[in-house]
Amino acid sequence: MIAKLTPAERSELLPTLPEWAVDEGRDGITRKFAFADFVEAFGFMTRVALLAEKADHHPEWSNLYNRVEILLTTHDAGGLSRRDVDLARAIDALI
Ligand code: HBI
Repeated sequence: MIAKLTPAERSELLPTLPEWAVDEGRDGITRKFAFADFVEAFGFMTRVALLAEKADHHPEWSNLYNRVEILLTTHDAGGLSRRDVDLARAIDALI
């Protein structure tokens, strides 16, 4: 069972992800990306997909032409877990 982040862990970890906003309703974190064009956006999504597979942790995301929006939450935990923080950090490293 994957544990949700405790309030203390959230206070410690979320400030290290300043580009990500907390979605209180979903108990997840979101970030919006804009690229030069669709091809760049899709290339980014391909790289994220490979990270997700490697982590066995998958984003909820949408793409509109050159824009990608990602929500990270842990279904098995019913909210934000360390897996979301780790994947967000790995995604940030792609930018
Ligand atoms: N991705 N976001 C997210 N949340 C999960 O709980 C999750 C996942 N990817 C794979 C996964 N769980 C598997 O571990 C379980 O479906 C078995």
